[in-house]
Amino acid sequence: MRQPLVVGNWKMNGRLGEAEELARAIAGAEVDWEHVSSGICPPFPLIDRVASAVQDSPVGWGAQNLHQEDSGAFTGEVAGPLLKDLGCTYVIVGHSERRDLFGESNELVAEKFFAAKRNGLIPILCVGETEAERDAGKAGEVVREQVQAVLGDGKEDVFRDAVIAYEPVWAIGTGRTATPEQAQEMHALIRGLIKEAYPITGQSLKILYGGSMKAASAPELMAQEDIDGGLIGGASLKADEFIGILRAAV
Ligand code: 3PY
Repeated sequence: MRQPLVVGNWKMNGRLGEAEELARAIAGAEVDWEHVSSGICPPFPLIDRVASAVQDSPVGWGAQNLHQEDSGAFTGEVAGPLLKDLGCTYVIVGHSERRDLFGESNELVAEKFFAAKRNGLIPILCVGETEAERDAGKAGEVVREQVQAVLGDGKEDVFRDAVIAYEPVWAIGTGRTATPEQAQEMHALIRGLIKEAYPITGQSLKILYGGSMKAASAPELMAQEDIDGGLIGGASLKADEFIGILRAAV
């Protein structure tokens, strides 16, 4: 049995006061916390605030990105050891906005994935195809390559203590959501890839759906066999929406 996980990706949103208020509302919500795990990934400067707001609750916290090196002359970047010091559990790597707007390649995303693991953080590896790739019938191929870039030669069980989020790019920030069937097909493909190399890890791996998931669309998506929760963008900025998704996950 895989316990569902619902993670909020606040992206570049939130100010000091409202961040604490939102985090407190989520942490104090009436949710069946024994059966769902959760985390909040705010912008870097808000991590400490969110941590203080949720620290006595079941809600964890994390970051949206990290640098692949552990320290050095990389102005403006943040490294894994500092995220660990801040008590982060999770770090998102390879979000499509990072791949697309900041030119992160499959290779760089893999380096970030391993930087997270090296520092005892749980990487949430985002994968997903663009609309053009889907229309060209290449969704499976693209996602397979993104997963393969991390899996490498398969000699190491790298997805143990990791999470994958399937986020179709055409559903991010567009209000469009993949149908439960479309999402399930891709989740099953991803799980199959990991299972081929590591059957036990493949079976226990949490694969989240991301891409405009809302409280209203969550129940049907979460009911799919291989969907184990969500990586939530816009809806994670509204307490009632995020709490609705947490409830739908159980
Ligand atoms: C979305 O829900 O749009 C996301 O990008 C989540 O990461």
